[in-house]
Amino acid sequence: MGGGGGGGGMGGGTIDPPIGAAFKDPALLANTSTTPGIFEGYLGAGMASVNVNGTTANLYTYNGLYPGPMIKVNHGDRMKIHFTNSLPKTTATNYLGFEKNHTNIHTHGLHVSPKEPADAAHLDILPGNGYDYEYDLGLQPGGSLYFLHAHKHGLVAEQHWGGLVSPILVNDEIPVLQGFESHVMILKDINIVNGAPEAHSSSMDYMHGKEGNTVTVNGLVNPLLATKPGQVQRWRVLNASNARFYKLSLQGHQLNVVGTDGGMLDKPYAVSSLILSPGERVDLLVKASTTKGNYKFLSLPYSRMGMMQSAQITMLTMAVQGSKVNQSIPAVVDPSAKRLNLNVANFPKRTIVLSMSMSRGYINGMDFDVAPYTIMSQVGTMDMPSYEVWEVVNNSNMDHPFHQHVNAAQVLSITGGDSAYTNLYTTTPAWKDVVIVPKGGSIRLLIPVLDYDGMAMFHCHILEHEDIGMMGMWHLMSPMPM
Ligand SMILES: [Cu+2]
Repeated sequence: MGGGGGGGGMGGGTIDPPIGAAFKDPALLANTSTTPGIFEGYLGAGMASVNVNGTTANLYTYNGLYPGPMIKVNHGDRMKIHFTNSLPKTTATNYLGFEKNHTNIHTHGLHVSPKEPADAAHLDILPGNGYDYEYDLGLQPGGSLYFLHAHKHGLVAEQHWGGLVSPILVNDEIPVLQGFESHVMILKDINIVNGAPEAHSSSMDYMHGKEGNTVTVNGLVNPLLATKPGQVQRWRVLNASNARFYKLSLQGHQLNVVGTDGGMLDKPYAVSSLILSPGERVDLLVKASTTKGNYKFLSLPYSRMGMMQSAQITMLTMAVQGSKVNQSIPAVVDPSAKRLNLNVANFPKRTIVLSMSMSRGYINGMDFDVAPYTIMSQVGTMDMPSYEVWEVVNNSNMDHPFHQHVNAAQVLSITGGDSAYTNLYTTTPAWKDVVIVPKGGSIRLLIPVLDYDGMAMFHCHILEHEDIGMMGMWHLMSPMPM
């Protein structure tokens, strides 16, 4: 196939590295449990020497791996993670003044309790200490790709940038998808300087969000993924970057979207490109051309900030080779997936305004480090959700990927931004826990508040923005006893 072509627009350019090593799926975290229905694993945060595209760097890792190992669980499992913080003890502080190397883990996208021993985001695990996390996945509705990452406020951006991210795959039981060769792709950028992740060292790093020019898929630069002519493969893709948006596109092919952040769709939706902002996931079917050759899996230029266009990036090369097979994209995926069709007029309505100024981020004018903006919601149940409508307004000149913990949402509307993105998420039964709020635009989310009470959060998933205050508290309250 032809070259990458020009980036187009301001900034632009291309990152088009030579074809690298053979594609590899993420390593699996060993399940030490022999009891059906229980996953048990050991996860340690620590510095480790990792080879990234020929450069050795001392990265933040889980179990020495970059990205971290994949946790593979089944619907309804209990997931036990014995976590240890083996990062170096230090009294050094980072650019924002937080003592370094405190950490914790957040299971992004899982419908689990925000209280200990599950997804308690307030936990502060010091170097040398550990914590036994335990999550009940019994109420987790969708099978899909989730992830866990460091979520200690003030330190999130540097630890995530440096590598503290691991995928979580909740097996689905969709029969029509079981026959396809299936892969997980963790998209992650980084800059390595003097054998270490480039430091967050300026307010610009925090205002813009850090982007790296070494763009990897499962830690590899432009890996080669083989497929047969006519073969259908399933690709589950996670944007594990701090701030980089990917506008996914595969040369000469359509991407058939069969699942989103929080589960599967009713049927495949074919798109020629799709934006994936930090924290978002997408489940794709790709039917290889019958014409043999190499096809680039690209990130197309996109302007997430002012008029600046990102580079066009070759992320992976799909090699169509060997003997022809004839697989087809199924017509139906999950017939039970439905778009909520409710009269939302009488549901509680929240308005959340995102803004930035003077090196800080705000929600409704409030900085998390000064006084967090707090939403109080009454919880419902899976059978009788307590519905709310959240309108999130972006009063800044850059896109903010808005993430809420614990409960996924369906998107009612998006104003501004990319039309293919809006069409996909406002017309299909997609469940979302990260939605782009376009610069100068807004979104409306319909959120069924289910089951779990406790203190959760919502924030921008440009992780630098979370660290400089663009986060609020979500107080999930049990109904008053009658
Ligand atoms: Cu943001």
